[in-house]
Amino acid sequence: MKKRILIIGACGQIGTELTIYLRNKFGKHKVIASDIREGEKELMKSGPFEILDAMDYNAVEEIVIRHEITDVYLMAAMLSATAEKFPMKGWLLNMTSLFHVLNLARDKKIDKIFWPSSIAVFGPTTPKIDTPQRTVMEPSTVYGISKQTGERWCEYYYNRYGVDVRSIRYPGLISYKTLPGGGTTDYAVDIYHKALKHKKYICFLNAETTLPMMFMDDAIRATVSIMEADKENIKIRSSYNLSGMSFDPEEITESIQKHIPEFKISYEPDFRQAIADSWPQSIDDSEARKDWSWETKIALDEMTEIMLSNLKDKY
Ligand code: AKB
Repeated sequence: MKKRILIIGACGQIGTELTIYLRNKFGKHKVIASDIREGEKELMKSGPFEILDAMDYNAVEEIVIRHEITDVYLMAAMLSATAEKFPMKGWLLNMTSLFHVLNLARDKKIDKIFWPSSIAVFGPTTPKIDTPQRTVMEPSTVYGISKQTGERWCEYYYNRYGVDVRSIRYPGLISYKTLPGGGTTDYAVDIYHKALKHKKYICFLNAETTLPMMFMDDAIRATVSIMEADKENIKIRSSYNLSGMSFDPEEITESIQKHIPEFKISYEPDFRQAIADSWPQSIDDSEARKDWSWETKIALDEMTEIMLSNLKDKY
């Protein structure tokens, strides 16, 4: 079967690395990158790019048909912290873009969808340690509500129309290529930049805030493995729990201090503290391990080495 991939939101933190990975795997002309604006140079010169507003159904459909797209990765979204500032905008972007691709698949214009969910689907009443796949879910953020609702719609479209939609509940993602934008877990990327540049960092979460996190290479591997897995192995059509590592700001600081001993952290928690406090500390991803052989590879200290060695020439 001839596979042709469209990535919507290709210039974001995940989209940039996903696009490059998929182009290396399937060939650059098989992967169309799209976003509302142009992105990093490395991405722009790596293959075909279209300006696309994920909220515009006609524009998405036109690109799908013109490029004979089979698989869509919908990476455009407003993350947790920004969505708290613009609740209606966050809700509309996150839901409208999802309905557009679900409807294209229902109408047989595309074959397969990847849609990212998040640990934000969980809320203050969810068990915090080794959060199970199926548990209490009462998200208290706009972003979390949109992701949990999205999960319900994904499962509904699979059950009712047979739409082949696959999804992962991403933890906080850490990468050196593209900065995240508007998330609560963003501190875990920023801290590396500030450690190299200023040898100090003011953290917007308190020292004890343990959150589930993952290095981007693992996240990209998980994303492509769930999309390439045999259809029969995807037993969960809402979204799979996925676990990488868990740490708090003190622990990431200690990991950085192994390379930059003079590095210091201080704490000025802001509105994002309440968001982080509502999320789990660690995730049970046994269903993903069982169904599509997921395995995490990169732990905190290895990630710190990769981050610092790749960022050091920038500062
Ligand atoms: C955020 O912090 O909003 C995201 C997420 C955990 O989905 N990184």
